[in-house]
Amino acid sequence: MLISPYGGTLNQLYVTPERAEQLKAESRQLPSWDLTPRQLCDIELLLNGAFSPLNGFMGRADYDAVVQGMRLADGTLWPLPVTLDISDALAAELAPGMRLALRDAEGVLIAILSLQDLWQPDRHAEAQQVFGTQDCCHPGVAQLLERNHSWYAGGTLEGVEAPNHVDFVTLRQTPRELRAQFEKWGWRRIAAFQTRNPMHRAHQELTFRAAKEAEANLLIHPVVGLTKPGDIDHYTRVRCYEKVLKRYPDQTAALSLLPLSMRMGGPREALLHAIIRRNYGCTHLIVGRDHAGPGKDSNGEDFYGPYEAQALMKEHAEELGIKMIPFEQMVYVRERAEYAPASRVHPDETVLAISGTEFRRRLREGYEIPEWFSYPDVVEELRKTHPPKARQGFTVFFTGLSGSGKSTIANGLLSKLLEIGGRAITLLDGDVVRKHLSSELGFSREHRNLNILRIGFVASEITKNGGIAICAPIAPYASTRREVREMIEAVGGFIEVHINTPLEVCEERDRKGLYAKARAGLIKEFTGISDPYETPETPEMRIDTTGSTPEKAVQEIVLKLINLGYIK
Ligand code: PPS
Repeated sequence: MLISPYGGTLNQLYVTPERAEQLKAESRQLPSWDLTPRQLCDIELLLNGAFSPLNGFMGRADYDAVVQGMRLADGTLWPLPVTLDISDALAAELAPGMRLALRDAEGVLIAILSLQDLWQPDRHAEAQQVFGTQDCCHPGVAQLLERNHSWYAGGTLEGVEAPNHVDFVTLRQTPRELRAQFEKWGWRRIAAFQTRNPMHRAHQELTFRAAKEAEANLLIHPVVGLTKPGDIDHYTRVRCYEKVLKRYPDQTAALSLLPLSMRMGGPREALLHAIIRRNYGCTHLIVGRDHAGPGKDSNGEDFYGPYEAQALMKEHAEELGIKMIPFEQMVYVRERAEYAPASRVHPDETVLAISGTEFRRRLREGYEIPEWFSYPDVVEELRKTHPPKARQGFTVFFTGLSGSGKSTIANGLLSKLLEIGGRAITLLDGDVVRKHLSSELGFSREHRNLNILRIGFVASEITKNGGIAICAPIAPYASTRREVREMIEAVGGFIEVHINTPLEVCEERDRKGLYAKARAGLIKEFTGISDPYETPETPEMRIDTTGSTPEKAVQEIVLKLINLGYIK
């Protein structure tokens, strides 16, 4: 443990090199768990002391007390559960008193957990009490209810090795390192700024004023672990922060990265952010409007009030060991050509504002982003990774019965797009994929799913890198198509085209003679005959080729792509 003027007691859960070697040897005999990306964030902050006073994943008593009353079992203020969720299969192998090896995705031993409690939490109750809702539009609730495993394993940790990072290593400080830096620089009052978004002028103004008011130095402390789905990736953001950092007076501000897995828990999460920053040696935390806000609920309403986080922080000010600098929204006042707190604008003044949604739209469409809103070099950085729609990758995903005309139209679309030019295009036709990617697969449900997910994976890689993927499998099952859509929409555009040629027409065409064979029972599990085709409910396009030509279908699709902005 370390006692310093910066933020009090700090845990250190890493063991000595000798003990680490011993644990590595012993771990070969122990049950093992590969930590998820989320858990890797949590364990990093547990091991390096950022989550002090926690000394492991929470056991049952702490968990219950935190969920119900925002306190550990001993009464210490702690707002959110930090638990290790594990699978049924692993839980069946474990019992309290045993030890569990915790590894990263490559199998590197990160820590050994001495298991104290193993239990199945009521995750709905947890969501309700911790987040105040069970609505899965809340990212923290969705994670808890839809993705977390159903067992929790609680116990103390012996840290063997810190999770490995290769990116921005010079900007990744542990609480100890950051405290030592503050000491060296002579920084006694440090205001931390928490963010998961790129910083624009308003943020620079806000942080500059907040630090000035508190007579403090500024630590820009962005979250680079897991944030809200759809956020701008941290690589791009960090390059932007580096540009913003230059806008503060020399030697007054620093940038360091925080590998936190956010829960988007609003007010409760604000308390966690404060505790973490206290542990990193900060004396103040800037808390603005809608801190750690999860967005809108399924009725389009906010989950928490805009200043609820500030109110909760105020309530616990005494116990936190770090002060809050509450800050209201900054807006640009045209007449003054400067930023001002929203409440200090006269009614006859004009406020200019660009919302986050509007900003993303402008980025996507390649529209102008004014200099009063952001810095040109920040915008340039964002445009590199977020090109306008006409330069973004996308996938055209055809689905339909065998013989419906998918391949012909897909090939036609390929030719047309090549004629338009300027883009990298890959055609993943059903037959071609089955030859090169899925040659060992048959047509059972399981094999078809594998086949479609493989296509989806390749298409998502192409899309992510700005290319165009055209896929043309039967893809008969709705759930698999949904999975592919989610995978691709996370990285670019997805246009599902249902080739709706009726079964009778496909069967009459029977170019490959397969329908005849299927009817005769010579081919089993044939789509439309002896295996289902689940009609897409809301594809972007539906095309019936009966009585039409492939050329017309291709034309229709090209017009749709122009309409959606993917081609010019
Ligand atoms: S799937 O369901 O999406 O995995 O199918 P896909 O990879 O597109 O492969 C379909 C082509 O395989 C031929 N074929 C069959 N189709 C459906 N059901 C069965 N049982 C079957 N057996 C072979 C058929 O020629 C399909 O080609 P297309 O181009 O669709 O006519």
